[in-house]
Amino acid sequence: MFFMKSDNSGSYTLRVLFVEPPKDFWFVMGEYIPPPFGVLTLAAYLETNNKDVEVEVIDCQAEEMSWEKLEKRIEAFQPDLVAPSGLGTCNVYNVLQTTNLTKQTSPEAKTVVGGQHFTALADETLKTQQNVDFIIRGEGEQTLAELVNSLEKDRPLDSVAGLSFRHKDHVIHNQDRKLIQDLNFLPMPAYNHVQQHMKKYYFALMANKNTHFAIIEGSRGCFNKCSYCSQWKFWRETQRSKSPKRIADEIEYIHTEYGTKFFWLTDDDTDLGPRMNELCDEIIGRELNDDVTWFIQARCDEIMQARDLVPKMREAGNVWMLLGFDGPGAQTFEKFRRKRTNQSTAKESVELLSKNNILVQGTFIIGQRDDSESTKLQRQTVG
Ligand code: B12
Ligand code: SF4
Repeated sequence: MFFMKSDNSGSYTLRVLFVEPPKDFWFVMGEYIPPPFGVLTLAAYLETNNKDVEVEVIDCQAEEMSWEKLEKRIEAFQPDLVAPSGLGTCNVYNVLQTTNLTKQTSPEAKTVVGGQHFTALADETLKTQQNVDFIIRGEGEQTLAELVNSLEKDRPLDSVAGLSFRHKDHVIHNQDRKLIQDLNFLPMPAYNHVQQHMKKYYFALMANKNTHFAIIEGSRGCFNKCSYCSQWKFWRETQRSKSPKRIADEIEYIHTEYGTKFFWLTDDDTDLGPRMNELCDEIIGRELNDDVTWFIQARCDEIMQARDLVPKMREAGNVWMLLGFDGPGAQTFEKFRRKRTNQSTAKESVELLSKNNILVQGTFIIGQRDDSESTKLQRQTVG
């Protein structure tokens, strides 16, 4: 059913191409080039669990690659499977453009997409996008490895949990896959696939243009249920964390191996309890804080609860926090189900962090249906 190259021994090697497509930047964050962290995570797991697979990662941002050049690169690699990086709804057209290019240049290759958007809209996507062959719903690592395995062995796909695909005129959604129990068992993200670009990744606003930047995942999911957010639903109302030691190991490894000095921790809602205390101890104990700084996303009420820990976090290298302020007025917090945040914790947490020399960046939601001139003024006052 699928077309693969065989070596002399008769075994098959599936060629999997991960692509971070050309995309627009988030202009409020200034100039930056991020490493394609999602696909590096997937590539690492795939290679660890399938020794035969041949993997390449193309990072169009780092290579400043146009769609025309990408087309040539896809053609040259002769992939069996192309997997573009997801990262939310705003990149969907770029993902679909990558699947369209793949089918133009290599009609025999299969395409697989994943992430928040395609998980929520798997049915609609497979019904309308003929160039998307497979959708991996939810957590990607195990389902992708199993899909690749099944394709290599030409096994039926209906037992691959977490997979959606077309069969004849039907769209099939296999049962959901259980979440990975312990994230500490995930291999180190495959930064080796982009090692030639490691000195190109930067985040000018948070560090500077010459400070190399990488992404690290400390946990998955969030226990809050803010009404506008897809994360808690995507991760099924759970939160799983890597151990502080494992996170420090990742920081140390990437710093030592590639000279990276600034880290973005992806946690949706960073736990500021004993885990953070332990992480700070790990970082300070290894003297990494002499050299590295880091960024987290957190909630105002948790910062106030962890107020005694804030100076230690700063000492360990935390220089920037992103907080959700949503909008002015108690009714906004209530409307968005942000029950634990309120105007006073928002104000106090900004004061506390500023006092500790941690830069605070706040996000607001604008364009609500009941927004008016007066809410605009209130927002300016809060801002
Ligand atoms: C780091 C980050 C960024 C970085 C970008 C890093 C990069 N590589 O490009 C920056 C700061 C630039 C950024 C910008 C934006 N971001 Co952002 N970002 C994140 C963050 C914190 C981490 C992403 C990450 O690496 N996670 C770890 C990886 C391993 O998880 P993952 O991506 O979900 O991937 C897993 C599965 O989803 C699946 N999967 C994902 N992709 C694929 C693809 C295939 C082929 C397969 C098989 C599986 C698969 O498998 C993976 C492993 O299990 C997430 C929140 C989060 N915690 O994930 C928000 C998040 C992705 N961002 C979000 C948003 C909204 C934005 C912006 C649009 C913000 C804005 N208002 O403009 C911009 C978009 C910029 C752009 N053009 O891309 C939303 C997306 C929501 C949605 N449903 O669309 C998120 C989920 C935050 C949130 N709380 O809602 N972001
Ligand atoms: S706290 Fe953040 S990640 Fe969690 S549900 Fe709310 S917006 Fe989403």
